[in-house]
Amino acid sequence: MTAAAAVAVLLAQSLVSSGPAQAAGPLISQGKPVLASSAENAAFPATAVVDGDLGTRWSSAFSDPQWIRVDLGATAAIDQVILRWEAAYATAYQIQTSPDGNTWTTIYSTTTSTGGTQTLPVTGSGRYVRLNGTARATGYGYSLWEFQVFGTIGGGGGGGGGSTISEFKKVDASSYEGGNAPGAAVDGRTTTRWSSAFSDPQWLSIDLGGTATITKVVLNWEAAFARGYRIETSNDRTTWTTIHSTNTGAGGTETLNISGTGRYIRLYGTARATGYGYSLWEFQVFGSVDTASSTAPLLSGPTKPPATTGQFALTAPADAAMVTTTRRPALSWNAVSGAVRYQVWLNVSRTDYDFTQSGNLIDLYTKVAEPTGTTYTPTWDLPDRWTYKWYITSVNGSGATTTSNIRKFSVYVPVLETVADGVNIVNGSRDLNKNGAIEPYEDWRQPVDTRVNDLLSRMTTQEKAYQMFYNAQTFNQSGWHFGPAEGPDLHNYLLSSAATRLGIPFVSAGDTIHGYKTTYPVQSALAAARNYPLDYKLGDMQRREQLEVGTRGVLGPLAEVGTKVLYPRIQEGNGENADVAAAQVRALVAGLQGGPELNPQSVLATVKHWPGEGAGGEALIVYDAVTIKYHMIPFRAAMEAGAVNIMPGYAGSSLLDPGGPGAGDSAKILAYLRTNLGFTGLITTDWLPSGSWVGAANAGSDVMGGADPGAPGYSINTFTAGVPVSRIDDAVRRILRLKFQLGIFEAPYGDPVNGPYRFHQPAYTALANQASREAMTLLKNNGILPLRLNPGDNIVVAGPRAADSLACCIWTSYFHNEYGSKNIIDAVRARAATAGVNVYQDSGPNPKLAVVAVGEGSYTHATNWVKEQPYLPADQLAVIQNFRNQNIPVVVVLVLPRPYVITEWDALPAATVVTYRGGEEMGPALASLLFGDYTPSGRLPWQLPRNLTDVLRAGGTDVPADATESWDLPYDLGATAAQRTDIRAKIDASAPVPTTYGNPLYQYGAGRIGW
Ligand SMILES: [Ca+2]
Ligand SMILES: [Ca+2]
Repeated sequence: MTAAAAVAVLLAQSLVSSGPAQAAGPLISQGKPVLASSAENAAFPATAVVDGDLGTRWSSAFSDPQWIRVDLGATAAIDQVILRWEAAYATAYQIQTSPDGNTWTTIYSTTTSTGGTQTLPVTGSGRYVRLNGTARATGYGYSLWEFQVFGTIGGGGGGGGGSTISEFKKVDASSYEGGNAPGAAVDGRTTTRWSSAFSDPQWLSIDLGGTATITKVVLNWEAAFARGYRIETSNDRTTWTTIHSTNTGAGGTETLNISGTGRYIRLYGTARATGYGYSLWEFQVFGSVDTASSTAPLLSGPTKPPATTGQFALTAPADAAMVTTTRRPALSWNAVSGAVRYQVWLNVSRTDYDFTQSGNLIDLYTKVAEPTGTTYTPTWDLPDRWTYKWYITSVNGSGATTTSNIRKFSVYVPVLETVADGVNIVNGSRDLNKNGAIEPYEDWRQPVDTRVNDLLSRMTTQEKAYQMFYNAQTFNQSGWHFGPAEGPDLHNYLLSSAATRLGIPFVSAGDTIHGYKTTYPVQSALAAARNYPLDYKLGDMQRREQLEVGTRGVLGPLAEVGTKVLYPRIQEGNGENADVAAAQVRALVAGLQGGPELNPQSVLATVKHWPGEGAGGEALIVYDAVTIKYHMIPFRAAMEAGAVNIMPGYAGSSLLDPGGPGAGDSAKILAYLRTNLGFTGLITTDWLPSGSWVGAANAGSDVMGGADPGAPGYSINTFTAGVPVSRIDDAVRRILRLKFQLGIFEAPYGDPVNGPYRFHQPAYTALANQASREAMTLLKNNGILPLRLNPGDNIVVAGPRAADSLACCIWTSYFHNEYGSKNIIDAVRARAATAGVNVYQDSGPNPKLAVVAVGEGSYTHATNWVKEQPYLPADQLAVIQNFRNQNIPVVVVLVLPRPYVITEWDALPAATVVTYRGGEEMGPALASLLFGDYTPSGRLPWQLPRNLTDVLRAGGTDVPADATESWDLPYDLGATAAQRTDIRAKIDASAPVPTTYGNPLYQYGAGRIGW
């Protein structure tokens, strides 16, 4: 191409934002080693694609195929690739990953590329990432301005090279002894071990999750090692192939440079070296896993169907078919005259939806194939889902398209639980009522509604009523359990549940609202980060951890918009921007569900607190017919993401039910949810006193949150006497439906033995750390940050939150000492040590500066100090002032659960960093920020008031008459009446509300981006 053309393209390219459209993981390819199959000449070298310069490019020889690869230096979890094509682009190419630069896995493929800048959401893992071009658009070669890879180095674990393919995988063993479970041999920790019974033979088997190419095995033996053993592989766990055998095992750490293939690998011990069993600290397998059989080809982004459909007919499977014998159902359709190819569109579950967009996630389709014939069989195993939807688009020779009708089918191919729980498998189903026959409700091949109706017809009124109650740990017929419970306890409760007459499992749900065993930032902190793909990953991480031990519900996320400063629970909500709230809730619900609908791999989300307690609090919601619109936005979003459980809160609504009760027992408020929002799912009340249960059920609530049927003075008969059978049937129908959808009749249990060894994985810690980093908000900085200190310098870390581990967290999402989580001072000390800087607590000799951590300690419901004092108390302010009096520069670290008035001390510190409740990586993320390991990007999720009188009247309390802010309006601290009128008008018109109203000290969204 000519120089002039190149300049023209360059100008066009330079207008493109240099960052990803939606922040994925950080850019990890820039400056890394690259290699290409060829270069047109020395002016267009491969290195030009990773130099961050849009004026330099690589160009290949003028032939097919050609490739260019980046060496990331270590295994990385890759979540996005951006290609910035010069005019000589590829029409067909693949993006591939590899652990070693030899074996490649395709993570993206297209034959219809149109060049330009292409942002590709991908999921993959590997040290090497390659673009493999197979068809050029022009007579020239392949030419890229930039080839950018985003993700997390050290994440993933599906790779090979330097990382194992066995870590945290599912394991099984012939036996284990004491607490030394099989899972301990693949947890990456050399302090935990598997130990077998004291006899021969014994084995330990790992499910690698897909067909693996094995290149190396490392056995790290405890003293009880094997003299004789074999290493075997298998694809079915029945037929095993020996890839290594010895009778002279020496113990210690044995590195076996052996190769083989198979999905399963096992150690088969034949002769013990001691009188004890076989014991391994770690069993590490290296190589690569082929994920093609479990990964959908993503040939498009998530896409809405064309406006016109029904132009030709689909033929199989039949509409609404249940697919129960294969995960790869053949799809077929009528031929279209003149068609040269077809596009197969299927609503596969994705991780990269645009969560800022409205519309149902389940109605977003992905192009998965472009066959030329009229049939297509998926090349991967479809996971269990209840509502697969699909259509075909035909393309003729001139590119014109027509589109078929849209059909649905479900795929359910469960692995039946074989725990010794007294429930036998009869004719391929679990005989839950233990009568030797399979009734329709036990037959998983039946439609969910058939199973619901059959089971309901077998239940006594009392059995039905128990389904509406909690306390399954005591009443084994109860439908629900209040978590979190430890895995072994939960397992015992589930066994007890299986022993009941009908064997209906319960769902355990707890207030683990920001993480189960890895605690990420609360939602108000996530609203400072505004990285919705990351929010999805956090929900997905929580789902994975809960599924390990069979905890299938959570009492979150919150869909509240925080428009009232004095609402103590504003920390749990999403900040004051309803659109941010909506995007976060979509992402978290989808992540917890593991897709756009409840399915057998889901955690049941409980969206709260209906109908939007952010507009007033737990005592009263004050919105009117206009401002209710604003507070409904995130609830509608939750439903679009497929949420099927909503919790009404304690607050009543002066609009929806004037003078009436709280939402959970207000028929009018619940009717608004059913009628105006069209919600057909479950309604679970907040925790109510026993005297309210009958009223709540009669008002339309389906589950009595936390309710103990054995409460003092209460019995289940009190309930059945007060609630009509028709209302009970209505509620129990919903409960049973979602339990069947969760697949728990077939597989109610987790793995209480091995599951806990898969908690808090390093990749999970990395996600929590990223979220905490992205939330950190640098409110001010006079240049002191990032810290520039010399080895031997001293600093002081002080303030009540410095060593307060719990301040990162609320409710039952905990700080985990047992996994080595670090609080602020411990994390700063660890980071400072790498720079040779000494850290003292509270005081020390000649400190260069003081890091003062202030704010409220952990609380739920009520605040940590008087609610009407949203500002630092005198003793905390004194810590800051004391250092300033000594002329010691101060960096204030503000643990901010709610908007504070900081006006009186804002000028004192050299820098102020807001951490919010940043989850258990809050300390490490802060320490990294202070030392400049990354640049800040968080933005305030609320305005910070300039004066307390912008919140409430001087001397006032938390009642509407004393309020000076409008509890239902965003961005109105210090606003004029005209501004409030304007905000309302914007809301009424469903228009975006500018965030710059009022007269706060810091605006919504304040925060320095970079230093
Ligand atoms: Ca271990
Ligand atoms: Ca039966």
